[in-house]
Amino acid sequence: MSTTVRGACPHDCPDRCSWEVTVNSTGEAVALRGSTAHPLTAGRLCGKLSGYLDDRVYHPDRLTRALRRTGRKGEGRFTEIGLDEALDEIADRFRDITDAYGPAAIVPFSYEGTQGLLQSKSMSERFFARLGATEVLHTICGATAGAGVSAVNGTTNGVLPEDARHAELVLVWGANPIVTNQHLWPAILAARAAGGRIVVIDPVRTRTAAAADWHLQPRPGTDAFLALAMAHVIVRSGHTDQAWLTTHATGLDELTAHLDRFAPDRVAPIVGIPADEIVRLAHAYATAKPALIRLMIGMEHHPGGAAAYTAIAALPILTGAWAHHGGGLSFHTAAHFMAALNMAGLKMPHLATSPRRLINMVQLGQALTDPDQDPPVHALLLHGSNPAVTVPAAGLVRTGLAREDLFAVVHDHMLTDTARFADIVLPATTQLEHLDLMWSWGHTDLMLNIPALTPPGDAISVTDLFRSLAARLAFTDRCFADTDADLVTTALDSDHAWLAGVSEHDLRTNGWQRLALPVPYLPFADGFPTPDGRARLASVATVAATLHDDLATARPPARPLQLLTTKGLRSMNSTYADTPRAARGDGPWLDIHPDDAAQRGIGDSAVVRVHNDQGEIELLARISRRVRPGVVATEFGQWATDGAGKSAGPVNALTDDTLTDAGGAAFHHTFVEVDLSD
Ligand SMILES: Nc1nc2c(c(=O)[nH]1)N[C@H]1C(S)=C(S)[C@@H](COP(=O)(O)OP(=O)(O)OC[C@H]3O[C@@H](n4cnc5c(=O)[nH]c(N)nc54)[C@H](O)[C@@H]3O)O[C@H]1N2
Ligand SMILES: Nc1nc2c(c(=O)[nH]1)N[C@H]1C(S)=C(S)[C@@H](COP(=O)(O)OP(=O)(O)OC[C@H]3O[C@@H](n4cnc5c(=O)[nH]c(N)nc54)[C@H](O)[C@@H]3O)O[C@H]1N2
Ligand code: SF4
Ligand SMILES: [Mo]
Repeated sequence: MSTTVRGACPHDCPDRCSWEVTVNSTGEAVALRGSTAHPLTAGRLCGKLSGYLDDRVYHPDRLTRALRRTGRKGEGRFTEIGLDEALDEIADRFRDITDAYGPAAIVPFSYEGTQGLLQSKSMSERFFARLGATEVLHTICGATAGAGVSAVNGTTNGVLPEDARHAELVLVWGANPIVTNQHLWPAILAARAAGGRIVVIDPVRTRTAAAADWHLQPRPGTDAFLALAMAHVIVRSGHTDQAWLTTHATGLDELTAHLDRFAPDRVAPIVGIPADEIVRLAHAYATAKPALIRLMIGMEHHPGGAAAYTAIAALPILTGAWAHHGGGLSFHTAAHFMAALNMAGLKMPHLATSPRRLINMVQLGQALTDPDQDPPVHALLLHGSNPAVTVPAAGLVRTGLAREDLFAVVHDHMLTDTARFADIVLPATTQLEHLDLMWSWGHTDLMLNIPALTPPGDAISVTDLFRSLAARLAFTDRCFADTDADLVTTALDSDHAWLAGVSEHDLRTNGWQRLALPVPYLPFADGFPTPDGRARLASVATVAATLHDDLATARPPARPLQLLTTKGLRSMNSTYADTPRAARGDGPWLDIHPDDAAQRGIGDSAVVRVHNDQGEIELLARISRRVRPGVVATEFGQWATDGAGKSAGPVNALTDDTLTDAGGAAFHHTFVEVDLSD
């Protein structure tokens, strides 16, 4: 007899699909399907996950035993060892390093390979707090955009993404939902079916841009200028909602004083969009009721990333779009969960008895190679992340990981580029083999992931890994004895109004439960979460005051092409990017404008060398007007060591670790030259 077990996709994807696993009588998963009962999932997993059983759970290369390095770092030669032996060795090395240099010499590096609260935000956090290890700031995704939006609104919360269906105009600004947020697209199409318009602002003609009613293609990194030019038109044409503004915002006069500089004809050459098109956009936006701006993350990866989101956040304040159901800004929904759940109970930051050293994850390469680090980093424990591919300045990251005196442990499903540099590799459980409680950044349903399978071999969950290490280091605190079920109970132990009626019992029965938000949800009906309850246009005035008119000065003349690295259709960041593509004639592609290709004698499908002072990679040229002249684009995620052992990337060999104005990664501030490969 087969059984059906409810769960949820663990990936760093806003859709957070609900799924059902069919397990046969011999304990083997034979099917994985999107839940039909979950409104957003609507019975369909995306193409990346439809093969999850073959691509991860039963993949022949999946790690099921602990490994100890036998070759040089990065070479990928290992021998199998017992799990206990591996854990003993890690505990011994951590004890020795702590005795010699203090616990700050040990650095945990993790990200959201799994977004489960248990696997990514519970025992591991408790362990490293109790140890007093260095803390790594999770700045690589969303922090910059979040800082920009919050500077005006006091929060990242906003219109629920599914409420896009109520909008008369959906302005998808610097986001590519057909690829990155697939289950939202039907709600955007529903807006169009009801007579609404879809507008996309993106320097690349993405699948989403091609499917829109109107695509504006600005120069990268100029969105703050564009938004301020729209604000200029909105204020000058009397499209502001004065009554709403007086009650709900401050700083209008300060902002207005700066808007003269942002007349469309002055801004047009900077943004690369004709002035009359900017004026039309501002009118279309201001007169649509309701008008929704849909934001995501990719646009934050510029030095002025936060400033752009701040400037954009001004627009629905000026027009009073927030007053209408479906009007305003729609960004990620994470803050709803982080406010409602008992996160402090899960992570227990108070276990740290003194302040911890902080390292910005974007500058991992520097942290590993800087001789002045005090104390130097002597041990790294990595899980849920593949920084040798995904972090900027990948060359420096690899130099650091290659240090013979660095003790590195990687916990993952596959022998990733990062894992190849480890001294000890530990096999991780997949989402089918561990319990987890899942939040979402693209909807407001909490989900329970129930284990369906027995872990293969010695595969160990993140929670068990850190329980085992805590026991070996004699951490006697009772919190390390909490079971996974206890952790779920702790997370839900909150009297926040949004958790009213959410119960473990119902989560087990249904697989998911919506947070108790009002219906319809107008996020700021009772005011903005700022000290005076009003949105802050003064933050936008500050951005306007500091913008330089001449962006050209920021561009090194020797490197004329700006490289944008966007999310891949078939990969989830670097996950699933290990399958060889070049061999199939299937990229990875570099989109290059016909003018730029002609200047360099590059033909379609030619192998090109993309290079700058940081490094170089080879890609296949795709001559296309998908990009503006001066801009080239490729999908990021490709491993250096793909399944065929061939070197194709990673594209972060070309990026540097410049920080954004809110301490994030400025991946798109990358300038390259492109030549035909010999
Ligand atoms: N298939 C798939 N889905 C994913 C992911 C994946 O790897 N693959 N990753 C997930 C993750 S972690 C995230 S953060 C999200 C990201 O989701 P998105 O933010 O939608 O994706 P990105 O491709 O990072 O960036 C979106 C767009 O921003 C544009 N952009 C870059 N610079 C600028 C600019 O200066 N101005 C404007 N207007 N646009 C600009 C890019 O051309 C790109 O098309 O996707 C998630 N979903
Ligand atoms: N150039 C460029 N670089 C970028 C971006 C870009 O747009 N351009 N986007 C950035 C963004 S937005 C993000 S979010 C980051 C993402 O960067 P990362 O967080 O490094 O993302 P992944 O590459 O998917 O790595 C996740 C790893 O977690 C592992 N994993 C999955 N489940 C589990 C589990 O249960 N346990 C353990 N131990 N491991 C697990 C996976 O196998 C995978 O190796 O990349 C950033 N890098
Ligand atoms: S990656 Fe995203 S769209 Fe695909 S199954 Fe997972 S949650 Fe759904
Ligand atoms: Mo991300």
